[in-house]
Amino acid sequence: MNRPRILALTPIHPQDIADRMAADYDIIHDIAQAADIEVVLTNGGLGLSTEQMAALPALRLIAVNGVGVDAIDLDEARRRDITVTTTPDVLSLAVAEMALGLALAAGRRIAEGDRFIRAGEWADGGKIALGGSVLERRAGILGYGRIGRKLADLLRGMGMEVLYTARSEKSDSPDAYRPDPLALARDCELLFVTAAGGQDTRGLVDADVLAALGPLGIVVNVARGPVVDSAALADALQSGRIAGAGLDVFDDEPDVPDALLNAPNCVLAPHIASATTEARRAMAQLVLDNVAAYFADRPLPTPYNNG
Ligand code: 8YV
Repeated sequence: MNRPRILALTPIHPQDIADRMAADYDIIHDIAQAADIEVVLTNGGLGLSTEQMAALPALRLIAVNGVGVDAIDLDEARRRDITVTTTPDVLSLAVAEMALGLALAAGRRIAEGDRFIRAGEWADGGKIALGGSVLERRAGILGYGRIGRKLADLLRGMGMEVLYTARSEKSDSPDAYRPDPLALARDCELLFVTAAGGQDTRGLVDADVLAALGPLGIVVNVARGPVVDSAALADALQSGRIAGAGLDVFDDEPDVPDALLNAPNCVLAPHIASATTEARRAMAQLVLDNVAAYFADRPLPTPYNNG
């Protein structure tokens, strides 16, 4: 019997789920061989461009292993009535945990301390500057979706005061709302960026927002690089206008600009916020469930609302 064909632009982990997929589907990787393909598997970073969609005239489903859809031409998908699925909820804790880790690493100089020891500076009698308490600061969350709200729950659970900004105030939220990033930054010292990427959020954290955050300020970005103006961020770190940053995402991954590499107290991570074995297993399972539902003509578990 002919197995349904899938174009996979990204590998799936863990191996047992990848094996199950390979048993159920004929998986190809070359878009040039995919004119008859109805299902594409991609991830948040890769997405699917207009040009790629044009090379896939039979496309019906874009199954994203992740939650970001900023690298997908959603207008074109809507126009051609192509469904997009993502993997919401199952990665929220992993990403929120990473955001907290980056805040602690920057605020308490953990990454710097590691480098200090390895460079032999501790043994040589050197000193490292004092960090600042993280849990005693007010936290601001920019982007109050599933990940932002999961992070807010964690921070509140640790006794922190949490504020947020989003497109609109949420009537069911225990946290205080601020109408825009500037108003948020004025009232907090820890700014967590969890907003969706794309044109609407590009450059939301700019020089003014960073200045409003103040000299105790720490910016953590686990969303998409362009939400934060990286030149303004490097400048604010260099001049001491803010105290630190923790970044998991960048404008042009895997390239990281020298300005950030050389900025003081800037903790860097290679886009690994969802990269736990637990989250990646649950994400892969959800991708598989969406693809299986598509081929069985059942309702899809997690369609992205592309309205
Ligand atoms: C993943 C992400 O790194 O969910 C997203 O949008 O950026 C990350 O969770 C990516 O999708 C790889 O699977």
